[in-house]
Amino acid sequence: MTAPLDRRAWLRGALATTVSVLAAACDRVAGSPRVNSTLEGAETLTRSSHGLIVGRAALAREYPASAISPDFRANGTTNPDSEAYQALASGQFRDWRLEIGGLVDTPLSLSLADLQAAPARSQITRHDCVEGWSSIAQWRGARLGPLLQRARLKPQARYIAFFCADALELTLDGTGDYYETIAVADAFHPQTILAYEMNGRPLPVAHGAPIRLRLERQLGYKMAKYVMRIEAIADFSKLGRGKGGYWEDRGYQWYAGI
Ligand SMILES: Nc1nc2c(c(=O)[nH]1)N[C@H]1C(S)=C(S)[C@@H](COP(=O)(O)O)O[C@H]1N2
Ligand SMILES: [Mo]
Repeated sequence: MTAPLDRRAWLRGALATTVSVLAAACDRVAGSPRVNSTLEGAETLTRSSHGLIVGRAALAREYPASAISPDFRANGTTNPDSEAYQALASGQFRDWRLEIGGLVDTPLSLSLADLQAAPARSQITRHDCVEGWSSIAQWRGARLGPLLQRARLKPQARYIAFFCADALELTLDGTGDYYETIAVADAFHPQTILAYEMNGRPLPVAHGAPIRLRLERQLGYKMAKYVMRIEAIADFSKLGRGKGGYWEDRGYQWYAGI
């Protein structure tokens, strides 16, 4: 039992190191539209080196601006009806704060402006919904990895949980509230961002304002909209109905890799 666990911990460490080196390289070139060919180079590098360690660390395909869908679908909740959310939205989210807590040494409480000042990434990717439709958009947001580094994850942290402003199903015990969990390794993937911008404009309410998760190597339901709180956790058996997410609790796979 000990050996495989140690090996997994080692792999996680090795992966985190490789990912942060790559992420640093991305930082240097990010923000300029002229760096696309450099990024493609980085992608090739990622695929060849990371693919050997863990396939899921490879970058998702990125598209040219000409591929952006003129009519990106909005799915699931498109306007959370809680009074608290409506009040935040009517104030243009000036009073909104993203809490990052749980198994961290330094809990954070970030305004939208704080997030916009954090290390960012922009990407044009395809969103695949399990229901069988896809749309392409440009997303810009704060990279989750550096934020978690700032909060200083405790070693027991294995998953990152996202708690949203909406309930898709009304239940007395809160198990109808939208939430999601992802592996720590996936949170550090260079394309994992808390998006506050879609196609060059502030993220619309229908798509998750003020921020939504983009986790480009997985299916649409993993990409929590209306994120209010993020927690580092050791296991997800006590959240919702115990399967790691709103849709996972209703039968979808936890790891929705594409
Ligand atoms: N909070 C929240 N996040 C959510 C959902 C939702 O209903 N509520 N739906 C999920 C599903 S199934 C998909 S396909 C995408 C839809 O994102 P979109 O509205 O930007 O198309 O968000 C995902 N994240
Ligand atoms: Mo979906």
